[in-house]
Amino acid sequence: PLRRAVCPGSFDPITHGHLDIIGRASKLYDVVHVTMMINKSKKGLFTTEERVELIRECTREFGNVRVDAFHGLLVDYCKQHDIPAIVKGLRAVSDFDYELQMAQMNNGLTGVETLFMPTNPTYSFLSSSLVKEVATWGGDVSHLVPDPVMRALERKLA
Ligand code: COD
Repeated sequence: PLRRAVCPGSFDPITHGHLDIIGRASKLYDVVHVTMMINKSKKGLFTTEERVELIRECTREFGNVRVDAFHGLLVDYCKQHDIPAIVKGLRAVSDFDYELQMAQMNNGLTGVETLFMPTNPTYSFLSSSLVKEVATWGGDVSHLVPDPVMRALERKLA
C-alpha cells in the first residue's frame, strides 16, 4: 500500500514556507495530499479555486503531490483517504501551543498522528498573513512566494 500523508492549511496564498515543508514531506511519503481546508467564517484574499490552482502550479515539480480542498474536519478527510499522518511545519514557540492542541484533539478523535518538521530558518518569520499585509502596502514579497503567487497578488491588489 502507498504511504500517504497530508499537509493541510489555509494557503491564502501558498508561500515558500509551505513549499519547503511540502517538498520535504514529498521525499518521505509515496503520496502527499496538500489540502486546502475551507473555513467559511474566514473570508480570505483568494477564493478556494484560486488557492487550489496556485498550489497545483507550485507543487507540480514534486511529482507525488495531490491537491484538493475540503470542507469539514481534517480527521474526516484523513479517514476518507486512508491517511495515517498529518505533517505540519513549526516556526516558533508561538506555533507550538495551538499546534499541540490540534494534534492531541485529532489523535483523540481518530488516532491520526501529527508529525512536526522544523521550519527552514530562512522562512521562520514567514506567514501568508504577513505576505498579504506587506504586499497590500506595496512592499516587496517576491523572495517569499513563488512566481505564480507573485503574479496573482499583483492582479488581486492592482
Ligand atoms: N515554515 C514552516 N511551515 C509553515 C510556514 C513556514 N513559514 N508557514 C506555514 N507553515 C505550515 C504550518 O504547518 C501550518 O500549520 C501549515 O503550513 C498551514 O499554514 P496556513 O497558515 O496556511 O494554515 P492554518 O494555520 O490556517 O491551518 C490550520 C488548519 C486549516 C490546518 C486547521 O485549522 C484545520 O485543520 N482545520 C480544519 C477543521 C478541523 O479539523 N478543526 C479541528 C482541529 S483540532
